[in-house]
Amino acid sequence: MTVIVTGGAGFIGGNFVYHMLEKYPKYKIVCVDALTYAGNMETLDGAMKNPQFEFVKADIADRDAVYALFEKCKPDYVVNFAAESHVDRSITNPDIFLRTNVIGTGVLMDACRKYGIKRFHQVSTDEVYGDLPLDKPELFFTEETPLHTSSPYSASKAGADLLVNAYNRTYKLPVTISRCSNNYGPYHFPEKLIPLMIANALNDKPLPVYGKGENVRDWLYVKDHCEAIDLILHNGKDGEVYNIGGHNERTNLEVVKTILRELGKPESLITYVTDRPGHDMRYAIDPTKINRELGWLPATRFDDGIKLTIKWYLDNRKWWENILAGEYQNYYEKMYGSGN
Ligand code: NAD
Ligand code: TDX
Repeated sequence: MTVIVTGGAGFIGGNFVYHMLEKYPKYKIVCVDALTYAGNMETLDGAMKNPQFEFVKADIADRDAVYALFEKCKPDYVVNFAAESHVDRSITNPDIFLRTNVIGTGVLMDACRKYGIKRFHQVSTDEVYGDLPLDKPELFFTEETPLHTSSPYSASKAGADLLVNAYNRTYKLPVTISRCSNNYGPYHFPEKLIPLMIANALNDKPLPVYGKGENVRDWLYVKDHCEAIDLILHNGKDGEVYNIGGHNERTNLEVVKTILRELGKPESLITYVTDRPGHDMRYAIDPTKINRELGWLPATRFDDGIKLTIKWYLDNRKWWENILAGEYQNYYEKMYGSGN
């Protein structure tokens, strides 16, 4: 079996590469990544030593490059992680989100049609469902919840999902889609809430909480997400959508306070900053379908996963300090000001 993993130099794609190499030692894993600011070859250091792994630097929206790759490696499966993934960046620069997330997905599926494929799996997000109110804790996103997006990021992901469904219905392309809640764990880029707060706390810098910190996210340890995608890829039904989440809802303030407590840092580091425009209030996944049909259940509780994650950031300081020392510094100053 040959599996193309797009976006494998990023957070979840990188974890998925390691998951697949370990679990399926006979599979050939080909990572395709454009190495944007979010892609990091250091994430793939371990994989590069494995003869079953190959890295190809390419943009998924570059049709010639994608067709040449399919021609050469004739994949059985394609798992599409490659995306612009940060909501705040989509608010300041939506264009690139449309190009990569929508056009890129279309180009990959055209290549699948041209060269033939067992399955194209689209890694989507719970953000395509919009948000839920804080005062109705009994409500959850199911696969039937209408798409109702808030940010250019989520709109681009919903656009891609609709295109995937259209290729299934029109061209009978064998596809599946997964919509997962917020991930956390090793190799998470430090612009996202959890790694940003860990890095700032370790450096005794202010922890910028948007608004009042009341927004709720449903956190899933990244290894559980990888396991779920693996199950869908091998056992999922063509044309189906699967929600992935583990009922680990926390307010942002709870998450930040947990990190400070674990690191023995004072809550006085918390700084309330201007809220994100269009900020979604609450995400909460109902994972009944994937549990019932594929037997998936998350293995890691948030209280354990956050300890593992903090330990990883303590043990791998070089990985994130290199990022903080590089070009990312310019983004941070524009976003939060040089005083923070
Ligand atoms: P990430 O930003 O860490 O990684 C994205 C990767 O894609 C990077 O390596 C980047 O270089 C690559 N990439 C970007 N544009 C590309 C292009 N045009 N061609 C080829 N490669 C390109 O993202 P992540 O957090 O790992 O998210 C991966 C996927 O999972 C995304 O599709 C995202 O929408 C989805 N998702 C993420 C979360 C989460 O909590 N992080 C939750 C649900 C779904
Ligand atoms: O500095 C911050 N302060 C803050 O309060 C940052 C970066 C975030 N936040 C808040 C905004 C959100 O309510 O924390 C919450 C989480 O923010 P992000 O880490 O940016 O994640 P989110 O916007 O929820 O989106 C994530 O989950 C769904 C991923 O980035 C998406 O790719 C995925 O689809």
